[in-house]
Amino acid sequence: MVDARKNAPEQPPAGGWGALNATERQLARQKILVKGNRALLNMNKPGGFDCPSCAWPDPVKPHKAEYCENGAKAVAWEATAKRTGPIFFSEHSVSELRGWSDHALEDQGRLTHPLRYNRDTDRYEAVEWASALSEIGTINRQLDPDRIELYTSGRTSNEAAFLWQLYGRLLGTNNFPDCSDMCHATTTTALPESIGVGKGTVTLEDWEACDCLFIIGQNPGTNSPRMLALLHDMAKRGVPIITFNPLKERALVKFTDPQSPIEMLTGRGQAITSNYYQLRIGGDIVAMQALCKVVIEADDAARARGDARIVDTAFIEEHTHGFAAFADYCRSLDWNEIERFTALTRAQLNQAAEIYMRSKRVIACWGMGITQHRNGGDAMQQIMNLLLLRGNIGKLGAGACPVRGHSNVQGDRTVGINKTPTEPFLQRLDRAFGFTAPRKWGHDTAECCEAILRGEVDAFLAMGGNFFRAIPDTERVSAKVQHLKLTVYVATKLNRSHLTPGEHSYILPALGRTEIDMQAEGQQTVTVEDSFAMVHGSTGQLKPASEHCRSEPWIIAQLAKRSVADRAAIDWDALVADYARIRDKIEAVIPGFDSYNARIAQPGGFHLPIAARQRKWDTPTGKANFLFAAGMMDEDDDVPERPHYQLMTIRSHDQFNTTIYSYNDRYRGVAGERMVVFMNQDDMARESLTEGDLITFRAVAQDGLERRVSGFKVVAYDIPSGCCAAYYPETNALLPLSHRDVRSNTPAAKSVPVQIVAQSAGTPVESAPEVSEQTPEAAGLIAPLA
Ligand SMILES: Nc1nc2c(c(=O)[nH]1)N[C@H]1C(S)=C(S)[C@@H](COP(=O)(O)OP(=O)(O)OC[C@H]3O[C@@H](n4cnc5c(=O)[nH]c(N)nc54)[C@H](O)[C@@H]3O)O[C@H]1N2
Ligand SMILES: Nc1nc2c(c(=O)[nH]1)N[C@H]1C(S)=C(S)[C@@H](COP(=O)(O)OP(=O)(O)OC[C@H]3O[C@@H](n4cnc5c(=O)[nH]c(N)nc54)[C@H](O)[C@@H]3O)O[C@H]1N2
Ligand SMILES: [Mo]
Repeated sequence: MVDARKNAPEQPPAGGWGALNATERQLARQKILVKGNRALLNMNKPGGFDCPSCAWPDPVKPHKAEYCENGAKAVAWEATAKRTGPIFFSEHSVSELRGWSDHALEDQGRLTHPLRYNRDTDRYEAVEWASALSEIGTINRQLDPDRIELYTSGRTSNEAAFLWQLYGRLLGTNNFPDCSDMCHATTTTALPESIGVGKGTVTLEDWEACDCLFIIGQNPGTNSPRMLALLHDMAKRGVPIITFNPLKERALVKFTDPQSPIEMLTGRGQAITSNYYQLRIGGDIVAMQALCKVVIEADDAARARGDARIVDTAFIEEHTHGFAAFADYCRSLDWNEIERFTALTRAQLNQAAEIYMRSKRVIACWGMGITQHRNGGDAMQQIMNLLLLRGNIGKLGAGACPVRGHSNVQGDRTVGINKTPTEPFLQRLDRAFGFTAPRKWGHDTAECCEAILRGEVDAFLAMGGNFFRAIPDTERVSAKVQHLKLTVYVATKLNRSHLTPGEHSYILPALGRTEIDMQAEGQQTVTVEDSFAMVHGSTGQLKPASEHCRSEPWIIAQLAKRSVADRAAIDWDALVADYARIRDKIEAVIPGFDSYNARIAQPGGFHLPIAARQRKWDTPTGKANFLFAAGMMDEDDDVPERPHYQLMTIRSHDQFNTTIYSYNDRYRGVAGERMVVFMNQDDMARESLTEGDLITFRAVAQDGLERRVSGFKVVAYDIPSGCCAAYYPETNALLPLSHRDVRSNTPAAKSVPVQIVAQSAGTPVESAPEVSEQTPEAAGLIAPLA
């Protein structure tokens, strides 16, 4: 048994002064202490701006300082006083910049001018907005729309995303690769099969009423730190918090609430997880089925004795389908097999199930530890089975809680960023704008990459993000981008994707979420949807980074005017003059947005309808479905034997996706470097490795291609044998594009089968011919940041 509350290692808790110090350090490093602190007080408040970091919801009555350390870093990073202007680009060629680290590229500061790539000089040069927009518009018009890809990253507002999909469909394509395709697309596809919606069913109200919480494959201390305030309160109330995670994530063990004077003074902190289960990577399917097995067998026994039932029979009868077959399957599972596949003991799984059975209102959360697997959807559906057994859905205090990543990744999908739009949606779009949208399904992220590899893409247009760094098989795909006719990157900061220019390439500087967005009819507000399907406004407060930065809606409207003006009678200028007009159109096209403009004015915004919350099941059976794939015990249908390890690629505490704030990972005890591999001690011994040794990862892929990345320093870590962990995106060249969730194509970034090869001491860092990482940090050459 691992009762972390009693046996927590004597490490300082997460949060606390460490977090406050880190906040101030980031503000100081970006040279914006006063401005930054003022900006932070406006964050996540009615009338202020939505934090550009994660998708955690805002309380209706916010704390005085409703922000976290990592939200502060995101704001500091955007509000920085540093600038990357035309002089910088005249001094550095694109080839040279390719040798810079991800951190160094973004750390140059905010992009200030529209830029056009000059192949002759290999440099980006300043260009007038009007010229850039006309050139891009003209090229787009001439291309086969099937060969144009429009990428969206999840910071994009509802207003911008809605115009973006409209622009793409006016061009004639549904090719909308989205960051969500690397993230929660698994949830969007697998959850509807179970309960008829692809979003979470809970709100903050439920969190307050819940009496047992599961956190599965998610690291909120780093990735949604405001969730910790709730966890902290729950733990204090004695609500059991059950965590399934191969790694002992520090903030899930113990957390000091910076808003609590006593904890701050004593430095003691609050134990968070009551029961911590360090299962094997990809062991979740079986672990969840094992819990269900215990519940079902306890119910069998209760029924035999004539006692009160353990499963919610009324709920199961009225609301679900497939219970009997699922129950039989669970009964048939063998405990030896369960233990072998989960690396957990029967006693541990019994204990978790006992707590579940004692609880009346249970919420289950999950993150990338569930979605980024080959059978991620199956794991999620087993979590749903567990909830369904006791009617833990559609009642106060209970339900499903996928925790989304980017601050508006959920909203972007809601307003139409979707490669497979439904016919009713397309009909409403046609009617609202007077044209006929294409019906042919488009590409998601993986399909876009495959099309690029096949030479079937002419234009790649990115609304934010860092696509060519975030995808799997980064090097293979990036190498093909130079053959594209057009690449357009709308961005706030320079990143590695921009260094893969097509024949014609542009970087267009965007306003950030924190900045004042002034249009013809006044200052604009945008809207976003959080993980709880709450839609609310966000109004920038800071002076724009440069007079040449433009809002995303403005940029899209200008491109549309220059390439699709004749395809529908749309007054693009009017839409952009007052975004309320864009919201009126969203209201006309997307269900659930009635009185959109009026309702975003109310504090906290409004909730979009989630049918499953009302126990209405929009599935083919009309019920919630118990789903399982008999016989499928694991990721690769077998326990990977040595020398194969399952590699999870994860985030450090000091990064936001491909944005690297610093080289530290405070909670995991790493300072000044990112090229590390966290390994189990027994595995190290087996491979004759000691701490500090350098290794090469070799990916064992089915497509026959060998992928290697080198220069990772071994760190002994508390992780199950056979599993290892390293940071994303340094490992992305290793991920085979074909290794992905079977339903949604989400890259299986949490279970990459790899071999670990020692690099002999003294030899130069190995670099593989085809897919080696050429960055200095990859070669282990970069100096740690002070
Ligand atoms: N500060 C900060 N905030 C962020 C981000 C960021 O990079 N930095 N990124 C944003 C985005 S886009 C997203 S999607 C979210 C991501 O937030 P998370 O979902 O928390 O993402 P990860 O850090 O990738 O790690 C997920 C966790 O899954 C665990 N895990 C790995 N494999 C398994 C497994 O097989 N089973 C189980 N049970 N657990 C496993 C890992 O140990 C890790 O704790 O955060 C968002 N917020
Ligand atoms: N191996 C591995 N790969 C992964 C993951 C993993 O866990 N492991 N996680 C995946 C996940 S969950 C995700 S969501 C993706 C993330 O993929 P992306 O969303 O594409 O990547 P980000 O790193 O978030 O993008 C950062 C860039 O966004 C731009 N930017 C920031 N703010 C704004 C803005 O307001 N407007 C505009 N126009 N641009 C802006 C900046 O130029 C910055 O350089 O990565 C995926 N890749
Ligand atoms: Mo994400």
